[in-house]
Amino acid sequence: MLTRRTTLSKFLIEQLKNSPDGQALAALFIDIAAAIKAISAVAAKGALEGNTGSLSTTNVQGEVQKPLDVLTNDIMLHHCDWGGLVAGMASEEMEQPYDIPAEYVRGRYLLLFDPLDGSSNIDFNVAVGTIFSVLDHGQGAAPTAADYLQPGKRQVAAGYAIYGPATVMVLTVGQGTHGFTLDREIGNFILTHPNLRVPEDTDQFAINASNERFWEPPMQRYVQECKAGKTGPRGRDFNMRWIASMVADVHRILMRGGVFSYPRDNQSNKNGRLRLMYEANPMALLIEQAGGLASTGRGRLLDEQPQSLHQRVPVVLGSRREVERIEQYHREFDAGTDKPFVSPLFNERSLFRPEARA
Ligand code: AFP
Repeated sequence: MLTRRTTLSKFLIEQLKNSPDGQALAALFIDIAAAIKAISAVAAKGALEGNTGSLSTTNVQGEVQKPLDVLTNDIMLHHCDWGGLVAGMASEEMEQPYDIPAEYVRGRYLLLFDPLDGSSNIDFNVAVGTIFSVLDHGQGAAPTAADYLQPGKRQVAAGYAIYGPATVMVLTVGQGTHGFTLDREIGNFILTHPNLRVPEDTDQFAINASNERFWEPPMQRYVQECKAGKTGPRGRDFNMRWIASMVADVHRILMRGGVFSYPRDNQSNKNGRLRLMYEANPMALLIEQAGGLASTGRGRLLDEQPQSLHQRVPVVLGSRREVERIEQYHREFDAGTDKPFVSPLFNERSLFRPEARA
């Protein structure tokens, strides 16, 4: 079987053979894959190399950094800055974009990434990941901060790696979403999940339900209806999952279906929690390329015009019909025509009705 396997480079050469800058994009993916292999190796060392715990520094989001946040950021930068493929890079961990050092040739792509998504899970050995997005800058002048502010629909490629029991890289160059598993003995990513498709329907949702009391009414309505199961308006039972690593939650949805949401709320996530450029946009492209939908709740995520590099955004993505339903609930709420959820515990068949208790 070893002779028949499709390696990442073979796959990219095939997929990009008719694209004018396909060779450069394929070469960039090979650099990103090398960075991901290095990150996979350091993540797998766990506490052995003193990479657990927190640093005394915070990132631009005001979040306490982990040693691996800093190390993985450097790994991404220095695997991708030297090859004449990238015009500049921006990361969740850096306030300003990274300029390509003068000794290297500047390329045409802007690379944006979250080097270690879910890093608050690293001390507990829960799956974490790297998420990346590729924009076209064109050959020429050094990019300004404004050059990065392109809507997600202009991404030329996107992907993530998940560091779980296996390291898997999932990517799109705009022709479907495909998964590759790292064969550690050989050191190659092998195509194991071609043409991933997100089922249109699902009975699974992923959300941090501890924020429920702070959400807007349409999200409360959606989740309460799911939780009411067979006895509620949906007439069937739902299951809930929350890993608190977006890569792991989205990976499950790409494999099995489901809907993932980090909505806005009226407490600490007024604009949502996830970052538009480093998390939401690349995941939205991967999900759309797999037949799912990605939304803010009030519009297509990939149409969102970024105002700043580190901005946050509400996210709803996954199985098409559930995302459509959540958008519908937002529309109805905004128009004042929504039907608030009534718990089956208090409806006409409820055990809690006074006559039922008498
Ligand atoms: P960290 O990288 O700081 O762990 O944040 C992870 C994340 O951005 C995303 O991967 C999760 O879906 C989300 O935050 C989890 O947020 P909660 O901790 O509020 O559940």
